[in-house]
Amino acid sequence: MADTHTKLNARYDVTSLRADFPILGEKMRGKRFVYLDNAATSLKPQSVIDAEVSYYTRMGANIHRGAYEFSERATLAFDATREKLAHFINKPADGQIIFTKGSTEGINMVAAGWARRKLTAGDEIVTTQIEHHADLVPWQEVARETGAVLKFLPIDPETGTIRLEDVEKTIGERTRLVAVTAMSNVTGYMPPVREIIRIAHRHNAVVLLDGAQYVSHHPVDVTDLDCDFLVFSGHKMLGPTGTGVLYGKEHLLDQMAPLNYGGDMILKVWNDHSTYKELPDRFEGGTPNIAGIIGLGAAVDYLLNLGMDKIAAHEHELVEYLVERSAGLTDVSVYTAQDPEHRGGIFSFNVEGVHSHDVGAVLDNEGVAVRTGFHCAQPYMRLLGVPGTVRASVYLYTSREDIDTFIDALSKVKEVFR
Ligand code: 7TS
Repeated sequence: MADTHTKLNARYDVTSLRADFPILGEKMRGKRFVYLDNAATSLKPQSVIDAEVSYYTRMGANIHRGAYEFSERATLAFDATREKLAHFINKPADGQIIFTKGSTEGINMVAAGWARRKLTAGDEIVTTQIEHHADLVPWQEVARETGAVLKFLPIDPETGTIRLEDVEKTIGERTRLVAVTAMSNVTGYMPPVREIIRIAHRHNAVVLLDGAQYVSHHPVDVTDLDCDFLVFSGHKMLGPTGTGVLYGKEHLLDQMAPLNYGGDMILKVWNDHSTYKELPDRFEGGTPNIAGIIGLGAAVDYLLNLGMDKIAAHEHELVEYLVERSAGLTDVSVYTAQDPEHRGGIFSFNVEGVHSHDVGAVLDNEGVAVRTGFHCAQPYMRLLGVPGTVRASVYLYTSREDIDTFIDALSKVKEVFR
């Protein structure tokens, strides 16, 4: 089947862009490799691999310190990624882009460096039961240490969504922080974050958006959204593993303590005290993942060249197709968000009477990579009333042929476990 879209995405040619991803040419279990575990991490195009290699072959040096050409070259390439990312999320001041290992580290930096210092007993942290553990456990620790109270935005049991009237009821005068995902890694549900931010700001609360799943798939404009903190993972957006970003508003970053004190983040050091550099260096003590960050710059180039709106439209069509094709399957319960307008590229399901790991094993045998289990979201699993699900997640290089192979492989599950 031709994978050049003719409807929305007139010039989106999946077949040709798949050639940019060398691993897509590999076989898995001797079969054509179908990668549907993009919510865990993305595959990397050759340009990102080349950029990472180019650091080791052409630069080699540490950044911000060597008085020689190759260190200067590495510093320029490293800093260029920050500018690209600032452009990517529409924030011209690149001092507000802090490199991290991933979303987990970004959230922990805000929890330890800002929330633990600013919250006191009785203050409220509002979050949800649909968060990845990375956006829940750090707040549990902040609450335990400061005496702050954790509150949860209710999830409507009928629709699985967050209703604005409940947001209005939950966020109040004692709310200091609202931490919410922009897209669930289990169901693809995208909460109404714009409205949540507006309501939180009416109460002078700070909003942290967990963009781990959202940012790699949609255009993001932090200036327009007006979130206070945003975290996302470089490795989920074609970048190398061990890369991520924390964006924060300047006045909040100024109130925040660094996680790592040491080299490259100080101005002056005396025996008993020190002074620290400006943003963003203050938060990047120690030698960073230089090769990874240079690779992340190439990833941003790739995404912007393709167009985030086109990527979002491609995935939207793919999930519609997935839902349509899965409707014909018997004994399959689907947990994916129902409203297409609030649904990202994730298809979560169970086959009746078969453990999710067993479904995953059958799919693996057919060359199809999915994730199974509780997806680091145990409270969400309790809400759904299941111990785990099978999750197929798409990305910009996923083709209709991939979906067809996946659906065909699913029909084998019942044959094996009859
Ligand atoms: N937040 C969400 C919503 C996530 O999906 C993930 C990772 C994280 C935070 C943490 O990101 P990291 O880059 O620090 O690992 N989610 C998944 C997943 O669904 N399968 O593997 C990782």
